[in-house]
Amino acid sequence: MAYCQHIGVEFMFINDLEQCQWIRQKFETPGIMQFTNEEKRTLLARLVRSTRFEEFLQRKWSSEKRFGLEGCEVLIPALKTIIDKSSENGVDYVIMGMPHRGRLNVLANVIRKELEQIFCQFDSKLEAADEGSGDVKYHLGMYHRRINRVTDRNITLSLVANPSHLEAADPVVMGKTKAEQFYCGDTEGKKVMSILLHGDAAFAGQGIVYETFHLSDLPSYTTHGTVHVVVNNQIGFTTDPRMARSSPYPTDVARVVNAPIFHVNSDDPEAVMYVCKVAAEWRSTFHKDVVVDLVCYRRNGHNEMDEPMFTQPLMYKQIRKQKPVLQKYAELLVSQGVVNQPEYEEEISKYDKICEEAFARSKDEKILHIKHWLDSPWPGFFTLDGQPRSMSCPSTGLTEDILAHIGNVASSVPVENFTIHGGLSRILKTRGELVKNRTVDWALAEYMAFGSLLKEGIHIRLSGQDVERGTFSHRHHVLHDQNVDKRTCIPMNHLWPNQAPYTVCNSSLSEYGVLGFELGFAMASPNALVLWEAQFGDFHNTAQCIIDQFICPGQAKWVRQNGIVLLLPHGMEGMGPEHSSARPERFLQMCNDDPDVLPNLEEANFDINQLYDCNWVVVNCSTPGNFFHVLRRQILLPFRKPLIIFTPKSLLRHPEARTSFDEMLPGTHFQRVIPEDGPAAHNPENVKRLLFCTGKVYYDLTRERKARSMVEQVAITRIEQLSPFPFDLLLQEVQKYPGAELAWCQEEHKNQGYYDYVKPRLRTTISRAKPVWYAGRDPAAAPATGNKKTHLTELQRLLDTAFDLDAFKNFS
Ligand SMILES: Cc1ncc(C[n+]2csc(CCOP(=O)(O)OP(=O)(O)O)c2C)c(N)n1
Ligand SMILES: [Mg+2]
Repeated sequence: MAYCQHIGVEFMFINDLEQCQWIRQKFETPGIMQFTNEEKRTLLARLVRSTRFEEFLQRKWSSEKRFGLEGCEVLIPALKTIIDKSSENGVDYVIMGMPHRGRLNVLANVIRKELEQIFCQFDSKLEAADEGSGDVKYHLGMYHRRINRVTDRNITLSLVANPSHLEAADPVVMGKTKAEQFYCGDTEGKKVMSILLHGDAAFAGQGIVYETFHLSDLPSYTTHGTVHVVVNNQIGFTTDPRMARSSPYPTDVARVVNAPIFHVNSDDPEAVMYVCKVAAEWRSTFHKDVVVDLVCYRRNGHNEMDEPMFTQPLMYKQIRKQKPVLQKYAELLVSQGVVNQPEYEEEISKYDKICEEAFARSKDEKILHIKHWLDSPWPGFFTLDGQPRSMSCPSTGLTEDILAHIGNVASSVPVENFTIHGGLSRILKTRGELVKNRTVDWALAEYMAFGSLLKEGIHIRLSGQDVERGTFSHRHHVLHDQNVDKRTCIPMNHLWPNQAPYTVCNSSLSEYGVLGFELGFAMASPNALVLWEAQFGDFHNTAQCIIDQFICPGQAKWVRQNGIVLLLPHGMEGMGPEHSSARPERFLQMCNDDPDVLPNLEEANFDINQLYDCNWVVVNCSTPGNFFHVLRRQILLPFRKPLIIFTPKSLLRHPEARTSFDEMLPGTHFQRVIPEDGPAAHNPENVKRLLFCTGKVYYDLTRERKARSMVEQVAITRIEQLSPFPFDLLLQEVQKYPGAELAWCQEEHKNQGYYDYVKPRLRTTISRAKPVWYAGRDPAAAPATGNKKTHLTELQRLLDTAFDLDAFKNFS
């Protein structure tokens, strides 16, 4: 629908009458688009900054990529209008995400990063400070608190760092926004809001855009409306406003996600300003998403090194003839008498001078500090120079009273007149018996970790598909009254009078969107345990981009640490090629530790230093108690690292997978390695083979060893923390059994699992003095067989190899 020459609005797919009337009134009321002379002058000044910034960069660094804004210079006044209007309506924190196009300009003129900080990024002679590998200048983030000149109110602006992967930062921005809203009690999104910028092609083509939009409808994920701005240069260049309105793709997105879309010709700055005001007002009125489609052209190629005439000669001939929007608007205002020519020229030279002076200052920078580009400061968490406050970790154990109290709440219904399902009553009764016997299973171990951290003021957020009940129906963190519709109870929130809140939320059926969201949530504060659980571990690969681009290298690229926890159900149970593997090999392959170099094991706090240096922690616990400890350690550490946990399925109910309270009391810790402690350990000189393993295969191995009466000859040592690799503890183990041959045993196929990661590190541990043999499945393309019988045959074969003391004789 067209309302004025340069604006088109589409909202007919919205079925709320009030909202439709509201939009009509904003665009149909005659003469509603009026601006004062002061507003017009501000708009002109903003266009001057936007235009001259790109020109300055072009003059100084003509052969550098900057993904300039030429052709859509109105983006800067557009964003500033949205922010001014939102600030007027009470918003004091805006979190933004955007792609490459115009990013430096937004940093300079919207977020107000010091220009010299931007300019020195162009200096190829400057060395990077030794804080990670860094990133290119048009990916970095930023955080800035300042006064909004229009409203005179404080405003904080944060631009989230992002990878090249277009739109990948969208859910991260949403998650961070949700967290900031949560921490300041902004339950309706009145104070904290998000703005997302998009390129037209990425907006239409990337599925993550849709996954992110749909989070808006879910109470535990909504940020109460985002203003989306599309830099739409897809139609190339046109002066014909009808063409602007026929731009199909952004409209298609808006239609699917039910958001109104306002198209506006970017050659008409006043129309752009009006549309942006309406968009901001829409958000503060209805708290729903809205899209502003800035229909523009791109004066240069995709980047400044690109020649657009190669492929679009006629269009670009026309573009070259086109007057820049600044010039056109300045002429208009001069003709209207709003400014005169000298005033306009003065505005230009004023800004040029600012740029020149900053350029001169940028020459004084001696080193590139990536920490100036931090998008989320964590005040008070580190020392002033960004170091951890200590290099140790206290005991992760708890007193008997606390364990018993949490256990009792976990096995009861803490509210009156609440009828739970009979099956659940049995589960809670079994839990009660475990507590009476001072033991925990997997679900209770998790309860103990969460419940105790809540007591210590740590917010916990567990998100993923069906996490409330648990995919394997073992968790049941939300009880449902069987007689009253939608009446629920979360016992975890009834533990202590002044506890931190517990959020457990079933997510939409999205991995990419939801994992990105939780990563963003975890970014906002170090004092929260944020966990994402995959339905089955293999589904994490639809979120691969978040893992590869953010979680694994995030700290190295953008300095900011992140303590997100991934719970990835993993294990070969004869369930077929899917649902079996969380792909440990991939996580391990991305660890930054060196397989060939033995670290200095004598170093004080070796284990903590290793954790500090790693890019993420990968664990596979074989006992509930160790799972409990590693979750608590995640928060008690003086720094944050992503934690990848391969979680079990069959062990959730395995009668041997239990831990006594004794192993969870004060003084106890997470065990990176669980050494053999049976008969083999008491007469180590008799041991013929030392088997190393991780996770649930341990239970198959001990069962088989017992059946074969080999408890004296074979020692079994569990590696619980795979990465960083526990070189120190494993060296002790090997030294304890001088006559034993060494073998790695896993249930996964040989080209998968842990073998490729563990083998070279074990060899380094022992200075390559002995071979490390392999007992496990053969290499395979699929993670597991679809045939149950084959599964069992394969399992038996690997157990046979593990306990055949002649198995490797022919290889020696
Ligand atoms: C997920 C992803 N796929 C491909 C690319 C490579 N790429 C970089 S820019 C670009 C074009 C983007 O077009 P658009 O979103 O319209 O933005 P514009 O450059 O026109 O502003 C492509 C395909 C990318 N960065 N991310
Ligand atoms: Mg484009």
